[in-house]
Amino acid sequence: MTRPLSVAVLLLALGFCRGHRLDLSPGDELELETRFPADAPQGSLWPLPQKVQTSEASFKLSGSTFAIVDAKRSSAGPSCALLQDAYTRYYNYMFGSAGSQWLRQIRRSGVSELTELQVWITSTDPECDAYPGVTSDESYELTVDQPHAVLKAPKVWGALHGLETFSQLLYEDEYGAKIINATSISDFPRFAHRGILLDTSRHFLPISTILANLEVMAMNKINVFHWHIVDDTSFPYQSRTFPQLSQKGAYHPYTHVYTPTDVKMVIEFARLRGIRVIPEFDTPGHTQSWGKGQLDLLTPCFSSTKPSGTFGPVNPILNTTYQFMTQFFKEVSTVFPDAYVHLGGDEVDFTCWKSNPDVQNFMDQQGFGQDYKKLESFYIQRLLDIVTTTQKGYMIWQEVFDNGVKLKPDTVIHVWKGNQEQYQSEMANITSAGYQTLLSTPWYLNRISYGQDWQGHYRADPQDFKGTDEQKKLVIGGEACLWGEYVDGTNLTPRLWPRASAVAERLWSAMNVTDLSDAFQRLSAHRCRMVERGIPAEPLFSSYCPSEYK
Ligand code: CP6
Repeated sequence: MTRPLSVAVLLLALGFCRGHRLDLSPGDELELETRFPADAPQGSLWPLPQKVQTSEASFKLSGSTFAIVDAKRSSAGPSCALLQDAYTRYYNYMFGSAGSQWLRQIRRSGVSELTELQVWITSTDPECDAYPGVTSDESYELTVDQPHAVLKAPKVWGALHGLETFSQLLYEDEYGAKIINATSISDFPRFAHRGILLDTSRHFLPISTILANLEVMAMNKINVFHWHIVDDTSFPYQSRTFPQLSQKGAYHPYTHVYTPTDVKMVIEFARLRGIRVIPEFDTPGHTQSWGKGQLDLLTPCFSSTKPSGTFGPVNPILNTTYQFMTQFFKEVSTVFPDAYVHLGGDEVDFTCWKSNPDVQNFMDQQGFGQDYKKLESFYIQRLLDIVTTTQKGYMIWQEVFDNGVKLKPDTVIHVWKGNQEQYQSEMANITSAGYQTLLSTPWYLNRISYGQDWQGHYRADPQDFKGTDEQKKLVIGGEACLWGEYVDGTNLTPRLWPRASAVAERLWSAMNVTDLSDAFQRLSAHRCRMVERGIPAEPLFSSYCPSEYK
């Protein structure tokens, strides 16, 4: 008979046996206590599912007999490549591609065996060939019991998350045999938008780095890749319509570009893992690299009465600017299937606009006076109208809202500035105006200190501001940002993981999952699992991984 125990009780019981104090560095205010061994079964779930019931009854699994299969009643079958691909991926994570471990199994001959995980997609449309979106159903239910485990999900998106959770339930006994406890899990995300921003302009990131990180995002149930693809420093996006943009604006015209094929590969690799790809083409600021391949796009700056030879933001006073943007975003809308594009709009420096006499004349004509925010809004307003005609929704950085630009009701406003008090009042203002919002301010993972940064990231909560329930519902999630000034392919992965995992749990798990010492234990185990899966994730603190003995 299996006797269900709450996870908390079980974890506490294990902690009673195995608990010990950790050495802490002087700056750490927390006293952490281990509650269960790092390799314990339930102790490594990350992000923590909404509901977990686990029992002491356990089963062994053998790579030679275990299989992940479509349930007979499932609406998705062998023709669903997304699922078949995921079955192989997770089989390999659980057993390695090396195959059978029959020798190890002999020693556990008294324990009953689990031979099947049946995956049952319950709704009539599994969405196997669709792209994930902000309204996708990501829920799943997982039951591990004899004679087989069942993973039930309305759509493939939930099934992907359930496969990850199932793989996290596996652990090894003292002989190295794979064991899983009888468990029942019911799970769904707290927020629909759980993203990571990667910046491929400050440094070019090889496709292999991007794909590897999409793989890790899936392990953390992150579902949005915000691709900050171009910026001042370089323009690696290879446009079909304007090939000179990357020919002139990339760090290298052949090796440091993302071709249409590369972009397709990224989007499909992400889709197979339930991840949306939202590109950001940030204008009118952060556009120095655009100017190299597109004559007259940027504003010429003046020193006294002469052009100085330097350029400022996109030139908002020329019709050619809007003709270019129309063609460019028409292309972007066909290349990227997501319903949203990110249009940036942050950090516009007015110095160059102020210096230019043609811009000054235009300001007078329009009656803007000396208010350059009005000129910025004029530009953004026209850009938003252009993008609206491509049938896309848009996300923008908070300045666009702050400057009073008229926005479509489904606009997502991305908060990135200020201290805690400031971003909380910003979230309150945005939501009281009825707009949807995303938080990034507390999650600038490019900032590093000597210590456990993840704890601060973990404590931040996007719904922690003064507002009504209606307002709180307008918070669709958040994004961890890894700006690229000091990051390239050599150091990106360890800087991002497991630090971004803290954000992943905040955005997935229930609001009351806030215990830092419990999180420390599970996150340490999760980090070791990422390392075992070949991901160079950095350590949280002085420690070792069980796999180091192998
Ligand atoms: N690039 C762009 C950046 C930043 C922003 N936009 C940024 C600003 C401040 C910090 C980190 C990054 N590098 N395009 C702001 C959204 Cl601390």
